[in-house]
Amino acid sequence: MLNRLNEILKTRYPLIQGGMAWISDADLAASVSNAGGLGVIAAGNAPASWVKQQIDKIRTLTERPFGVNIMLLSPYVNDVAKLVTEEKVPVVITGAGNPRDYIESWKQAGIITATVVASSGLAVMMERTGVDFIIAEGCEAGGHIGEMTSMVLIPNVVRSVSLPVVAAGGICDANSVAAAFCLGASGVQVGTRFILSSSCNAHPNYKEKLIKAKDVDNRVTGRVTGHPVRVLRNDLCRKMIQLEYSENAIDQIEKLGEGSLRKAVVDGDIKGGSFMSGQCACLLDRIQTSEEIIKDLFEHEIFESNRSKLKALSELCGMDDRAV
Ligand code: TUI
Repeated sequence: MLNRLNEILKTRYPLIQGGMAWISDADLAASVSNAGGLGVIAAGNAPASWVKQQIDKIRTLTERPFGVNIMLLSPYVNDVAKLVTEEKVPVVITGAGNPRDYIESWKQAGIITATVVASSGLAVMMERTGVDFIIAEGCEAGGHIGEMTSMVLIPNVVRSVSLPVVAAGGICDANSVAAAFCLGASGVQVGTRFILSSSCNAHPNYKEKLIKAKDVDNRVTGRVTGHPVRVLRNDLCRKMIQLEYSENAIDQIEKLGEGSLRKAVVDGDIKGGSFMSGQCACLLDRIQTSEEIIKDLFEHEIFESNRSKLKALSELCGMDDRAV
């Protein structure tokens, strides 16, 4: 069964694994690609040499398509942009900025390109640059976020562009996948839930923190810096929020944040790490294989039950029509 997105991606499911800095390596990405989604390696702030190693590795682990996510705030962005062109990686996704300077050369190399946006204005600009699809990421997502919720952002982007739109931010189970399609999306991007994949190399403390997280354990830090970041609450997060009201807030918050994602993912540093997470962590409770996660996201029974909810709604609307 093909829809607009998996036709472009050449995957079984219209599903993209989120490119999470330090977390999304070749092991996680290969497990997702092998299970029928699009696995994605996150370049994050890593040098091109690390990204090259991961591309070489994933090519030994899967023959299916995969992607590289390029974080445009990275100091190595130009090197990584050149590398993915040389390597002709199947799909390149950009985040945290405007990729206009790179799209043309990627397209010429035959690469499928997509960009993450947090507003409809940027989506419209990106459609003109020739990207193949748009990922609309609501502020329920983990890490660096925009202002809009998925509930409003996704339909607004869908009506603003004619390209396929992938929903991101808050997508973690079959209900939210169904909701994303109801909002007009052609596919979904899932980040946080894949941290709980058995193929994800993040520290066990990170996974445990996600499993234990309640809805009220989520915070947004660094709003004053212009780069708001959604994390799970801990000592570091408390310090950052206190600093927002002090002098030199921006410098101090940025200094405190440096290296903190690595501390969480690699060292499992509960107090000093930045445990980036989407709001949906409160809905997650177990570690599973990537294959089990994907089966759960596209679970037939939940879609049946959503279908019956929609049928009840449409009957109700029909009755209203007759009443009029
Ligand atoms: O990029 C992400 N999520 C991320 S990146 C990241 S690493 C990081 N660490 C510390 C500080 C900052 C980043 C962790 N999580 N998601 C995609 C995304 N892109 N969300 C929001 C945006 C975005 C925001 C503004 C895209 C474009 C944009 O506009 C830029 C412009 O020039 O108009």
